[in-house]
This record gives sequence, structure tokens and C-alpha cells, in this order.
Amino acid sequence: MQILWSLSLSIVLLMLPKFVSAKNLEIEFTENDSYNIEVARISVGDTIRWLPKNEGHNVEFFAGPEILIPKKSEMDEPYSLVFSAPGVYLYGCTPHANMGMLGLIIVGNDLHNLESIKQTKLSPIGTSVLKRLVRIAGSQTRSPAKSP
Ligand SMILES: [Cu+2]
Repeated sequence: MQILWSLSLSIVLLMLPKFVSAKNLEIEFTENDSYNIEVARISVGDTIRWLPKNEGHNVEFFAGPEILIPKKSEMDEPYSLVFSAPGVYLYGCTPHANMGMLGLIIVGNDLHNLESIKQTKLSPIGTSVLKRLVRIAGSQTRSPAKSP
């Protein structure tokens, strides 16, 4: 009986990571023409959902380790994407990216393409916002062991 119990317990423990690893993160469009989370950290296989809490915004991908299709969301529509390739993704709002409405997503704690992200051609304001986000991305790299 005890063997059966510990066997079923280890099966449960083996299966657990499959259920807890895929998570959802929600990012809102704010009234200040920004995303409420500018640097998002997720694990491979996680989903990000953008919520149109304010009008006149969307999500358009500028750079990343994989080509995302569709690359761009509809204005004022919720949008959700599963990230399966580790690395850094840069996106922004189509009409406001030039004003600095940008976001970074770091998937799997992997910064291998951060240098190419830095080279993305943006407006002067966009470039300065990107520099700030890249600094945050580089300074807060968490160790994978810490993630639950
Ligand atoms: Cu916008």
C-alpha cells in the first residue's frame, strides 16, 4: 500500500511541471500611451495577453528570435501570443512607438540576441526608451532556479 502511495506521489510530481510551467501574463495598454509592463519575463511556452484597457493602441513586433505571425495586432483588440523561442522580443504600438510606447519580452531568461535588439532602427525618443528598457533587461536577469 505504501509503495503504491509513493509511486502515485512520484507520478504526480513528475506531471506537475507540465501544469505549472505554462503561464499567462497580462499586459495592459495604459492611458499614458505605454504598456503597464515594459519589460516582461516569461518562460518558454508561456502566453502573453495584451488587454486594450485604453483606446488607440496595438502591438507590433519589431525584432525577436523568431518571426511571429501575425506580426501586428488590430487596434483596440485583445491580442495573445505563445512564445516558444527563447530570447528577447521588441514590440511597440504602431502609432506610438515613435513616442516610446515600447515593450521588451525576455523568454527563458535568454539575452543572446540583446545586441541585435539594440540595433533596431527607431525614432530618437524610441531609441532612448529602448536603451532604458535594455538596461532594465540586463540588470535584472533572474536566475532560472528562482522561478517557481
Ligand atoms: Cu499606442
